[in-house]
Amino acid sequence: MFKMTQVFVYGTLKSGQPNYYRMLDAANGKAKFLGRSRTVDSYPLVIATQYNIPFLLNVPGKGHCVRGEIYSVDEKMLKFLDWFECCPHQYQRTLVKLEVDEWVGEGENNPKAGSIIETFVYSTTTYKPEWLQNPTYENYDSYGDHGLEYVCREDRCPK
Ligand code: PCA
Repeated sequence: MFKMTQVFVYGTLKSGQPNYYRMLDAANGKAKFLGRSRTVDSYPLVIATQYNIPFLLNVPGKGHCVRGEIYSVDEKMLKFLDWFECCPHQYQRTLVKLEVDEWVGEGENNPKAGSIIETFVYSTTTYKPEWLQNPTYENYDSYGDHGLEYVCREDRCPK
């Protein structure tokens, strides 16, 4: 029996966002959608760098209660995500408290809407201080009105 881990994704890994396909790629491991939720505490979710990367700054009490999706991932996918998110340099994988909005995962201990759970999230404390001045978002969308579309790794120019 493989150990499964729950991860809350709020950025480019959400369905419909530019890196979602990586969660579906069996070569990276397994990911199963469990439900939707928001963070119990507020955090600044900002878009930063020349590549318009979303970051949840690990500064509770500022910004919004951030919305995202919960996935159950196997060890292979967890390792892939740690590598892909440049953990622990760019992001750190930390625990976050979530309020469940909707749960579709099946099992014995299904949390009901409104219950509080804890999962991993890729947040960061290794941000530039000026990012704290950026607009904050409740629900990240690369294709939103802000016009700051995420630049995929493959499209980045070598410096
Ligand atoms: N990928 C991770 C962290 C930010 C990002 O773009 C996520 O979607 O949660």
